[in-house]
This record gives sequence, structure tokens and C-alpha cells, in this order.
Amino acid sequence: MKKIAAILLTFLIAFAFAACAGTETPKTETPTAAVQTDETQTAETPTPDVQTDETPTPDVQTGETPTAEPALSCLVYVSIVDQNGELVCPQKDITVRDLDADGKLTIDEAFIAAHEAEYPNGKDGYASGESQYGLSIYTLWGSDEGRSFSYYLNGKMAGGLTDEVVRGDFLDAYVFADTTAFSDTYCYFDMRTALVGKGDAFTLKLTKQAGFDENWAPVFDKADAGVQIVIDGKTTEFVTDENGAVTISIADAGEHVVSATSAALEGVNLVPPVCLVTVE
Ligand SMILES: [Ca+2]
Repeated sequence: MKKIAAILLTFLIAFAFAACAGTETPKTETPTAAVQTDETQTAETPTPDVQTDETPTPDVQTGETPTAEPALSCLVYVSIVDQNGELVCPQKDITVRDLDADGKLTIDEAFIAAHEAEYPNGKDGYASGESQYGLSIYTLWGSDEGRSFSYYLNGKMAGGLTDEVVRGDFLDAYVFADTTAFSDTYCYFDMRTALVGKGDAFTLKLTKQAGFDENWAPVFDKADAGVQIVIDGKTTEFVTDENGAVTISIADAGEHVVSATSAALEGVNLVPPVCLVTVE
């Protein structure tokens, strides 16, 4: 009996060891599970970030910024066109947070927030850092090396990533699809949103960036005739006239993403613009 008990005990101890060791094995054996855990952790990190965002409040109490409570977050509308010329983020509502707690909400922070909210792999799709031109985009919508980027705030070329954004701003960014001649041309509709009835005709006017003046300030002009309107990703028969204007109508009720393509036009390479149309 004693022998059996001893054997049993040995087994138990061995089993306990194995069990202890076993607790660690899944981590190495199932990397997928580990990755998932990592992802969950990454996904959860915004919460502590948000808490960090709120820490400026004690700072305010300390008297560093005695004037008022800084605006710690605001809602802006972000559009992003990827390296294939696809409108991957059509004027989405994005809550920008003061990630570095400097009391300013910047274009950089808006891009971080936009990628966290809209990019498939979250904030991995975006990176910025110091360059000879100041804070610069390194990665936009997952595109990095050998790529160039451009962004406009409320239809105007932005000064830099540290420019501040305020509630209701429209931030449009794109990756240059043309990596040799950089022909990608920014353009925008005169209306960012529209509310229309089913089948009701309404007119949009398209303006494009048309080079630079002698001070390197962007010059804008009416878009070309023959630019086709794209509704919810489908190219339609609506085309711009010689004034860059186009009258369209949408029969289906609901929210629609109206954009445009210059694919049919030789020598014109417009970056897709956005107007979000609600049809009632
Ligand atoms: Ca900030």
C-alpha cells in the first residue's frame, strides 16, 4: 500500500509539475492565441490613453493653463484616398483626442484617430515623425516607403501636421498613386453634405487644385468637363460640364457617398472628392 501511495504521490507531484509547466505551454504552442491576446490588449489601450487625455485636468488645477479647460477632443471629418486611388475613408466622423496632452488638437492627432477608427489594422496604418520638413507623414493608410502624401484642411493646403483642427473641420488626405510625375490632383465639391428628396435634382460644383502661384500657394480652378460622378463606388452617367458643375439625382433613400473619377479623361488625374448625400 505504501508503495502504491508513494507511486501515486510521485504521479501527483509529476502531474502538478506538468500542469504548472502546462500553463505556460499554450502561450508558446498557440501563437495565434497569443497574438489575439496582444490584439485585445492593443485594442484596449485607447482606454488608458483616454485616461491620459484626461490627466491635463489636474495640470489645469496646478495652474499651468489657468485660462480655461482645454478642448480635449473634437469631432472632425476625415477623408482618405489610398495609393490605388480608392476612397477608403469617405469623410468619416472622427473624434480627435489630445494624445500628447499639450492642449492642442492637431492634424497628426486627427490622422491617428482616423486610422484607429477606420483602418483595418488600426493605428498601424499611420506613422509620422520628424523630418527635415518638420513633423511628416511616414505611413498613411498602410502605404509607406517610396510614397508621397498630401493633405488639405477645409479645402486648403495645410501648413503641417502640427496645424490645429477644430470641431467640424474637413481633413482630406491622399497617397500619391502616381509616384513619378505626382499628377494626382486634389479636388473638392462645393457641398460636403447634402439632404435631398428621392429623385430630386441637385447640382454639385467640382473645384480642383490647378498648380501654384509665384509664392507657391495653391491655385484653384473649376474642374475639367467630363469628370464622371461615382455614387457608392459605381461610376454613373452624370458628368461635369465646362464649369465643373454636374446635376445629379438619386432615386434610393438612404446615405450615399458621392464621388468623382477622371479615369475617362486623358491627362487628368483627380483624387476622388466626397459629398455625403442623404436621400429622404
Ligand atoms: Ca495635442
